[in-house]
Amino acid sequence: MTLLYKANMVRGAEWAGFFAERAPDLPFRLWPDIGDPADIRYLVAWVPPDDIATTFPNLELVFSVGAGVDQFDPSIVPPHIPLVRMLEPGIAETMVEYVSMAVLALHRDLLHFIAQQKAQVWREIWITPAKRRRVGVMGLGQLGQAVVERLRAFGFPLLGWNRSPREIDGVTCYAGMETLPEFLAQTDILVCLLPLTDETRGILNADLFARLPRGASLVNVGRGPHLVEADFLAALERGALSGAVLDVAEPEPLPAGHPFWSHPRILVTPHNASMTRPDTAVDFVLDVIARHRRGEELPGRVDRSRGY
Ligand code: NDP
Ligand code: OXD
Repeated sequence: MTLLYKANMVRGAEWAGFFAERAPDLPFRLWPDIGDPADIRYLVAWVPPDDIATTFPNLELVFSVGAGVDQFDPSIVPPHIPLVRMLEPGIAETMVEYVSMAVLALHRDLLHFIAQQKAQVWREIWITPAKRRRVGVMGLGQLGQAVVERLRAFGFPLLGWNRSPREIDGVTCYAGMETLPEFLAQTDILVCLLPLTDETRGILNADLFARLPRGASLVNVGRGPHLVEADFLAALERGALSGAVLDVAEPEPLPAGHPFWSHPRILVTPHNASMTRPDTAVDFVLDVIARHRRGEELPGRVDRSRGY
């Protein structure tokens, strides 16, 4: 009974240390050193190998090393094997920091200051009070909820949009596609924290930008394919959008010469908003394995019909 890790090697070595300490009876292997494939019961991966069903005949559980699962081709994980995404607290903590940074950067005109510094311009910018800057979060799941909890402290009026209804103290929540225009019309800084599914691919498009108040800004921490690049650049060009912080792109890495690199109204980061923390992730994985052995419900189990 062995666990196989197939993702970032450096972090994998950290995982190995925590497994040795917390589950010395569970052998741990780092891809590509898989040993006897018949021993592998648990696979933790960012992108799994193509032929897992035939290579690992005794596989019982597959974990995504991240919160998202769109990088998995679900058809290669046999339906009887649960696919579990990472619900460890380190991802939410780092995401909350990043979105707070991005929202504050847009709220306090950081992109203008960077441009002014490059041009050696000393010019103050009128400060809009936080209570007049409305922040709307698309996707009120584990990360979206953690984000609005923290943003509340700054005094922004908060809105949320989600597939199913939510009730969150101090957040005006909307549910379903038919409420999207109402949500957008009141959102000055839009944060995308949706999973990438057939329904959400391309959701950040010309129609959506046109429904935001003129000069609104965007934080995309979901996935690159949420954004329709040509529509987004056109919205920036005509002032419908005033700026954006983008942590994700399509493809990744963003290719050399891509217009996002040099656009003065865009801040790009290399899919670095949050990161799975090995110590807490190992606890989560061990807890899910124990629940699976007891035949219990598994936290983070992906609903394949929804795609997240
Ligand atoms: P969750 O599954 O916990 O939350 C997703 C939320 O989105 C749910 O509340 C869900 O609604 C809602 N949702 C799904 N589909 C729709 C839709 N069609 N319309 C409206 N709402 C919808 O995921 P997490 O919060 O853990 O993660 C969200 C995403 O963040 C990940 O899938 C990943 O893409 C991205 N991410 C990015 C990282 C980065 O570093 N940039 C790091 C980690 C994650 P419902 O409640 O009804 O299910
Ligand atoms: C994730 C990510 O899904 O890092 O966890 O994008």
